[in-house]
Amino acid sequence: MDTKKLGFESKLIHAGLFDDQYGSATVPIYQTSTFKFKNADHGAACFSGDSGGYIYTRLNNPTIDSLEKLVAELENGYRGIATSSGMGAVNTIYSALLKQGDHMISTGAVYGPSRVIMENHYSKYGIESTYLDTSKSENIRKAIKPNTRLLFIETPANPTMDITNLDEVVKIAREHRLITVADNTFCSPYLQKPLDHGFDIVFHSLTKFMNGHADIVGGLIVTKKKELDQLLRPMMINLGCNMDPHQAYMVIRGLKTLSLRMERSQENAMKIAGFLEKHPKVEWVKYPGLSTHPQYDLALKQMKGPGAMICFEMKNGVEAGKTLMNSVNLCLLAVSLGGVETLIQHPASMTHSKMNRDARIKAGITDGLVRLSVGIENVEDLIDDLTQALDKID
Ligand code: LCS
Repeated sequence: MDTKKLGFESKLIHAGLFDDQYGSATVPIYQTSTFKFKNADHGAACFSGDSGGYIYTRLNNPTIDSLEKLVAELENGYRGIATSSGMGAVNTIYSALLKQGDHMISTGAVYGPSRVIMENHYSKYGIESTYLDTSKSENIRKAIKPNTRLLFIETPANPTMDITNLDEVVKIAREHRLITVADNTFCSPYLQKPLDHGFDIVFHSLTKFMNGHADIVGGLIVTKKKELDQLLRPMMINLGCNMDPHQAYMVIRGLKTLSLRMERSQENAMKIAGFLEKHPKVEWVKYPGLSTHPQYDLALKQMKGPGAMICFEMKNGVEAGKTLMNSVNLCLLAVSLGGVETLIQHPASMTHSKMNRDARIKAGITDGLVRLSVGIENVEDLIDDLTQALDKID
């Protein structure tokens, strides 16, 4: 069935499926490392790519293919490349697209390890990088050098919730022939589709909203054009950061309810953001659904909804933040995000702890910043839990 013209919710259920020999309603798990060739000619045809046949799971596998086709349709891209984790996707992109002497510009508050690996590891191979506030598009224009090749953004950024203007940055990148990459983990294609704005590559940590149930780790890259897929796919294969078929099955299953989960989490997040904003122990709240978010209008324009991620600053900084986290009962004190359960964490001591403090503060990740990933629980229960935890703060 051609699912390309279907609505988003129907694609979630039907795209990427294929007819297996028994007519299974779900995608079968091809839990195999290798595939038998019919004969030597068939083997040769599989290797030349002419037969569309399968060879070895690190290269391709029907269950993984199914997920790659599904997410490519959701993102309106050419094809997907599934990876073992979100960081597998990041490293595939960096390794395939950057060479010695190249320069990359990126959002200052990207997910910590996306920055740490570039500054501590890729720098050893002569790759330069500049991290800045990409929510101000002019900063990018000023930082472009003759050797700049890649523009790597995350919007909303993890964890500052700063929003980068997709249309504006694509325009700047095109003027300078930069390859544009967007980390769409915080939104999922339900809320935002960077390729529709002209981005070349979008990727996800599937571990988060896409899978949604906090039970697998995975990543996926979608390119707009075939040429980039052909650069990235061999890198994923040769780095060996492929996905496992069972992992792919779990994500396909999780994706079926993406729109329902996003809607409910977002509805809860809106109520919680409003509650926190009025709370006397909270200094400020940054949530794209609140008119106090500095880029509220842009969020309304480029995102279908404000999402389920909130960050806020406690009035008494680190100590208040710690007390809050030690006092919650229903909210889980844990890293990661985008699951059906509400998670709370303190970036300065957790996700961004390996980042240099000055760089962290410059990137807007202050000592007392708390990040909340809102789940689909009963919102009154969540507000009650936060209320009793906030009451414990002096
Ligand atoms: N991109 C973003 C925006 C992320 O939040 C993460 C992980 C990654 C990429 C990497 O994905 P992974 O390899 O973990 O699948 N974010 C995490 C976080 O905020 N807490 O723990 C992991």
